[in-house]
Amino acid sequence: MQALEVNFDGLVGPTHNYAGLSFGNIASQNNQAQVANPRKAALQGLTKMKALADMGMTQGVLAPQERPDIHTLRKLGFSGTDANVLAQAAKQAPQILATCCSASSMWTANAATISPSADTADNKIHFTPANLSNKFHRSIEHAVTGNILKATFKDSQHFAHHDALPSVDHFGDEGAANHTRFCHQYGERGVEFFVYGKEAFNTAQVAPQKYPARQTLEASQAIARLHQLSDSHVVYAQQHPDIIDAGVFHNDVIAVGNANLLFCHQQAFLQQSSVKAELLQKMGDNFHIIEAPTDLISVEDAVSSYLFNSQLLSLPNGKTALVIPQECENNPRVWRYLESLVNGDSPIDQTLVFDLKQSMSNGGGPACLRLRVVMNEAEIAAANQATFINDRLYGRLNTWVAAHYRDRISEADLADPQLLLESRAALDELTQILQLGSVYPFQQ
Ligand code: SUG
Repeated sequence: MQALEVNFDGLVGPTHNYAGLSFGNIASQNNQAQVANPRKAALQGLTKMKALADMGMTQGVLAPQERPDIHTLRKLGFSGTDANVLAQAAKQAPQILATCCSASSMWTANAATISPSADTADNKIHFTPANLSNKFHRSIEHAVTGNILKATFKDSQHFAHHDALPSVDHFGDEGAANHTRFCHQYGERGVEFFVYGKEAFNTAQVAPQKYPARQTLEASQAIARLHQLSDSHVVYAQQHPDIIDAGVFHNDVIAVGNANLLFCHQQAFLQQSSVKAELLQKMGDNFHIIEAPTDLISVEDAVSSYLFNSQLLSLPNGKTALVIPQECENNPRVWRYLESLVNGDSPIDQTLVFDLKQSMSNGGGPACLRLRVVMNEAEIAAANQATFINDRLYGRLNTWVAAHYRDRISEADLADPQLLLESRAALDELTQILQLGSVYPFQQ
């Protein structure tokens, strides 16, 4: 059956801020304590969604999480009224308060791993929310992520939802940021490519020394089992430990793939030549790999420009586009390299540049902001239609952002009880706009 790739972007939540929460993510660490602009962040994201929808891509949106997360703060012993919970946390444990205020669910590439129905034994689309267990502020996302995914992909005839894997380092799972699906036609069975940072139960295997490996092989294997994938159509690869130590905290910071094309850095994987050979063997003829050489693009340039955190899109006009952040244009080496790809005979025909600075300053580029779901016509028809971007929804979400979002948030604002009320009012209205029902703890 005909199918296509639908991108579901995360809407940036009203508490977007820079708290330096992600050890190993250089942008997050470098921008700690900067003043954030949640309104601008949300509008930058919406501009990208609308531009891709206008190019004929099917584009969806996923709602953000309820933050501050009073529910988690109460589990950690803060008590009294909601305002008291915030005041106590701000006084006794400001870092914990910051973790419970992060808008990090905007990076929906980490929301879940998705396997399209053409790849699974029961012919359903499988969803497993990522436990994100390596970072406390992200480990509290998966329950509500599961609610939002179920409200977006409701029909059990087409969609199978799993719980997140056990929340422990052995099964650390970062979702689609470490997963790529290759295929010749979207509706045909593809090859699912799982990239991990370390082996949890085999400590003899090399692993990064400086920064954490956020995904384990064992987590990737568990997802492949849950999603009923066949071994003959799965490839596992270990991220090179040295590049994790250089700030590549997810594979999507150093590689991107779509359809029959892998675009990656020369140093992305351990034993890269065997990884490429297995992909070529399992994909068969007509599989392309563009490997950026280190002497043209250093790992440092890749990390600072987010060249590989791009979206590789098959446009309806048959062209292949690379959606990149403005930071690529600002780096002369990266820009020269991109021009050589687009003007040469590579499969990439054009670049589309977006200003995503608010998200980039926390280590989130174009690819982090989207969750890909390959869907056929029947599956698109069975999904929640109120979540697809069109002129009307775009207009409505812009008005909603203007009505509810602040244009500056610093650490001191996180304890403001008014921010909690504003955020809940915004999300309550959003669940009506997107017809999600009650997905947040404050609504239950
Ligand atoms: O998990 N940053 C996110 C960025 C996620 C990017 N996603 C992908 N590469 N797919 C993270 O490290 C920073 C929050 C802060 O510091 O305030 C943060 O969570």
